[in-house]
Amino acid sequence: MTRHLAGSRPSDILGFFCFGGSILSGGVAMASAMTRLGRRGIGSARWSSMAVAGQQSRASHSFTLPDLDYDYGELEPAISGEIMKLHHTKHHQTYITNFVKALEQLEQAEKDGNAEAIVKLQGAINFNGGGHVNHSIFWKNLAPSKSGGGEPPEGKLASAIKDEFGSLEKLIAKMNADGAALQGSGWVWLGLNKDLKQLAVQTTANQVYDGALFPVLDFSKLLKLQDPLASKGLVPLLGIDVWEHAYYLQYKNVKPDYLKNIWKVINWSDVSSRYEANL
Ligand code: MN3
Repeated sequence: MTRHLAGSRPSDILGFFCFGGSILSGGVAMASAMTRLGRRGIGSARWSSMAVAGQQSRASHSFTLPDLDYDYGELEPAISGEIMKLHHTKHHQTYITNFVKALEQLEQAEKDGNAEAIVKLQGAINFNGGGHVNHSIFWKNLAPSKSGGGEPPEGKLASAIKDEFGSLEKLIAKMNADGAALQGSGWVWLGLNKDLKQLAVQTTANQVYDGALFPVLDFSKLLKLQDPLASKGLVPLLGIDVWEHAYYLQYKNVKPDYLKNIWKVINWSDVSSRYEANL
């Protein structure tokens, strides 16, 4: 498979979500947000044209699956190549496909002035857009051991982990316990509270968002959603996908073993970059 070179920098992604919110509301804001996100590098968004104020806008919502920095089998034995291939080419791709479909429907609903349709589309946009964003971070959070996967963090992040959790081992134990206890599908995250400059562990359930990112990034400011997690305002640094599709083919029902082993391929260098970019 091809290797991914044009990785989206976490600061590019997060910078928009945290600070670059358009002065729009509802679906328009989301569509705009995601279009800008695409332009900044999650996937290789292609633009047919750009929206110009005061003119009829016509954007092509074309998000594509980002390549991985490693081959599917290179995370073995922690995560099988079969899982990685399916997870990437099927699950992630489906989020993108459905996200694009929902954005196209949104565009039509806006043209039609159909407020009811716009409101109804928010769920699909959040779920599938969240799936795309979360997985794009997840792939970067992983690395084969030959590329440094599993090597403990250093520098500022290492100090912050020690200050907040006592040790890396204690952080891992907490994320594993929280991830194992999560009912149904979801994610367990290490996030940064930018206001307090403090690390925090947070789990998020799947049903509304496919994971943490929207609540973590406080999307409520864009979408005016009611979500108690949004008040935490955490920036995601490290996300572990604990949907069954992330481990079942290999680990069956033994989710704790998946959680135990995934640390062997965690790319702490990537996590550190996200941390330092948001301090
Ligand atoms: Mn997944």
